[in-house]
Amino acid sequence: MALVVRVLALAAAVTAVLEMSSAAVYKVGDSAGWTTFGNVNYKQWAASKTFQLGDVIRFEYNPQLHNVIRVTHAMYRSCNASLPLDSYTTGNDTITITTRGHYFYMCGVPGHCQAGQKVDINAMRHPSSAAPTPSALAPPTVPAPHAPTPGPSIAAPLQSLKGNFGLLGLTLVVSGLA
Ligand SMILES: [Cu+2]
Repeated sequence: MALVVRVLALAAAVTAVLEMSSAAVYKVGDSAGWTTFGNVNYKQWAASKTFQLGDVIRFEYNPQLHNVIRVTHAMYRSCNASLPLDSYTTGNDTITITTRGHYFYMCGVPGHCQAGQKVDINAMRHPSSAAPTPSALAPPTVPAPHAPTPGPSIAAPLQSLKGNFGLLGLTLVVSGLA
């Protein structure tokens, strides 16, 4: 049991490392940071980035003036800070993108979200992350054991056709006559 847990943990760690191998760190608002000052357009900021799994979002701000809360889409739209999903208050908060989809953040200080201190991080599916499709080729079929054929049948299964040259010859003859 313990071994299974350990193996699973190792697999998870390896997966995390692989996914984070190309991780980027994005500071929200770039040099402006997380603020109501200067009318930073966070929508435009987010639109200029391509967020992927393993990427890190960093909020830098004065913790005496601002905070960061993660909210639902509806709360994000209406600047509703009453039921945050997560909250951050250190002034230097990092969040790692672990699932695809939207991460909605806003400042929970009254009036700040309305002033534009809100950001929608959309971690989209990366085109190159799609797993290659396994080969559609069927495994080689084992020739069917030779048994007296009860009679030629064009509808014979492909496997027995491959393993039965007499039937194959007959099929060729039939095809030639047709
Ligand atoms: Cu604020």
